[in-house]
Amino acid sequence: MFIHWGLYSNPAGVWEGKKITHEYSEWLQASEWIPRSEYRKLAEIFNPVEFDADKWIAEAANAGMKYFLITAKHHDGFCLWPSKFSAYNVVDATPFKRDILGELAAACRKHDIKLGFYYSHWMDWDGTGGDVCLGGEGYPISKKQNPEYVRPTQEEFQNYWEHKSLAQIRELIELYDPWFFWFDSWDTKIKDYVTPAHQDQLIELVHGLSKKCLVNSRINFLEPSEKCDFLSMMDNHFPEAGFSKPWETSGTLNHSWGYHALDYTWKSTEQLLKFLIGNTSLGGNYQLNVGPTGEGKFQPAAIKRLREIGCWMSVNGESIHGTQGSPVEKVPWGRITSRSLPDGNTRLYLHLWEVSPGTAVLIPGLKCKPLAAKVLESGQTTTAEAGQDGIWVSAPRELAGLVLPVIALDLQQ
Ligand code: FHN
Repeated sequence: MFIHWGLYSNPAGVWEGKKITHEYSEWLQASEWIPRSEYRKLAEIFNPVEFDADKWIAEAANAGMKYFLITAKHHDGFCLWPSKFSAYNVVDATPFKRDILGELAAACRKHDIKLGFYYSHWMDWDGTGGDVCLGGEGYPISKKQNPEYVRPTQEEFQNYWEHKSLAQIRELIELYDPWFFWFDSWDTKIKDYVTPAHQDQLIELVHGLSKKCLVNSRINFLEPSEKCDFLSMMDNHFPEAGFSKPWETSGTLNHSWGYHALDYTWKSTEQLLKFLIGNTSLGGNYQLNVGPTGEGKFQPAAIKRLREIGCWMSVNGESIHGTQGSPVEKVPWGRITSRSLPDGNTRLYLHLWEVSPGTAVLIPGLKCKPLAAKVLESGQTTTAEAGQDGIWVSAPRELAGLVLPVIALDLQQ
């Protein structure tokens, strides 16, 4: 689970009575060129009395998720923990005064979920020397201008880098012992400030302080360092092939990452599951975003989807967790995931997306001997036969009542 949550979650994509120009609600400040002193007033009304860390993490665990990532600091510079390096934080600047990250860290430990932090390392709109946003392709902001927002000099950026970015990342590791950092870049302007030396310095800092903490590639999406631990695709990007390094796609339930009161473009649960299965079949992960409200609640449409995913996972999770990608090229009828069994044999999970019940599917090119096949959800056994072109597996007529059914097929190796 990915969470975008902050001061922007109260206005929720609406400013001065109008839908903001940028499609992402968390872009409010830049989208509308809001004077810093005015944007900062949102801290005075940030009081999410409904926030319950345990409920959020239980929802993630119930959906079958294994890790949890939250915007410790997004581009606006506001921090969800009591930072020594910025008083613009939830404890010092809001009426809520609770250490949100601390509460989430405890809930993650309780539910055995791995915690990670999104940290806007390069961009910071609060005037502390991080880069500002002047819009760009795919990131439309209003035509208004505001002379307050000027790109920092190299010296200003360097000061920000050392005394805010690096200092806060060190602080987050020391306070909460995270499993990973998710740094963000998507615009070529990153190269004006984050050099290969900056990248390496940051990765070495993280790896030096924590043996377990991983770093993603969007630290500089243009030229990620070899020392990054995993690749992050661009937003909602689902590749056609896998990679040699571990990788994941972060995606949204609707369109905006932060809660947006006027974003009605919800993806169906079936579509979300297909993204999950598709990435898994290529050896990748899927990190699904929720934008909680300013009160601290998940929207009903988000909960509905998470619980439906959880239901599907409760009977088919074996085909996802701890599996590897497909041993064969993409098949026209669905997707395949796989696992090595303790006895040396292999289990394939056939995700039947475009299959008429009562017909059969071909796994092309496989020469090994089929041992057994059964439907994961119902336990119904089915037949599998080796033919000239590969292995044919029957899709029982009873699959008609199942959503995105999976057949587990054991093969002799
Ligand atoms: O600008 C951000 C955006 O607000 C959001 O955090 C996404 C998540 O991947 N990353 C950037 C855009 O790609």
